[in-house]
Amino acid sequence: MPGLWQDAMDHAVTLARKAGEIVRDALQNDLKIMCKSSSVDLVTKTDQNVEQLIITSVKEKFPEHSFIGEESVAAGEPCVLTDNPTWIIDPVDGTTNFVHGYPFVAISIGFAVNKTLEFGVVYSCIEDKMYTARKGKGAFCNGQPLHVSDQKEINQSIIATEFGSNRDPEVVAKIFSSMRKILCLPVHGIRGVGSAAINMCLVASGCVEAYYEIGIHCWDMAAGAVIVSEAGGVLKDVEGGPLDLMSRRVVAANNEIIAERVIKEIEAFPAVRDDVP
Ligand code: LIP
Repeated sequence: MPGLWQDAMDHAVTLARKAGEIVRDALQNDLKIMCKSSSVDLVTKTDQNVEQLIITSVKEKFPEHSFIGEESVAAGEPCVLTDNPTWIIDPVDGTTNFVHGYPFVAISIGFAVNKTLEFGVVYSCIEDKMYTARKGKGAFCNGQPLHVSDQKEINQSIIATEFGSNRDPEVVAKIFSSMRKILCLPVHGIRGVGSAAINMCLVASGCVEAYYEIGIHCWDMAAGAVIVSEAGGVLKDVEGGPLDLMSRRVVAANNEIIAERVIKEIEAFPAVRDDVP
């Protein structure tokens, strides 16, 4: 039912914009900061309020739909993707950035039906950039079409990644080892803006050739995945093979050549799947 999904997508854009205003306003006030899994895994009252706002509004308009939301899962809701139309929500992607006023913070809303992503909306609210993509209809930023870079040479590429929030020394060693190998290929540079969703939009925009990370969640990558693939890019698992939204690992690249070259250098480490209770 294409009309219905367009309706849902229009609503997602409206909600993302409204949420962005709340996030920008909150930056002027004292943030109520709390910790989740560790002292570097942060959440604020704003994350929780924005998620509630989005879910309440969607429930009113689309009462049959399901949700996977970062803060609802943190509060004990199940993280299960069924065939039902499902909104996959990160109310504040880049919470650490938000807490520090580092200006890359996004509202990320993905939407899947029969476990297939239908659209993605990422609003980088401090930059005021609205990234949107609908399956088969292209990707856009503030209405302008997006295309991935056509670079095929890894040594002329910028690769984005993040350190994540796992401080287990063995994991940290693997993260550094992968980065060192990629840096010494050599690549032009390694970057990371602190938000998976925005990193993926930068791949879609052609500014970086690839982004990879292990340890993120389905709500960090669902919307960005649609935006990357509609901009002509590819999505993969960090050990090759197709992207699995629940696996907590992703490679998003401009093309297969760059994706495979990056994958060769990544040292994978275990992360408990999102759909394991
Ligand atoms: C963040 C991701 C980022 C990752 C952080 C965190 P959050 O999401 O966007 O890529 O490195 O550890 O997962 O928690 O700000 O929504």
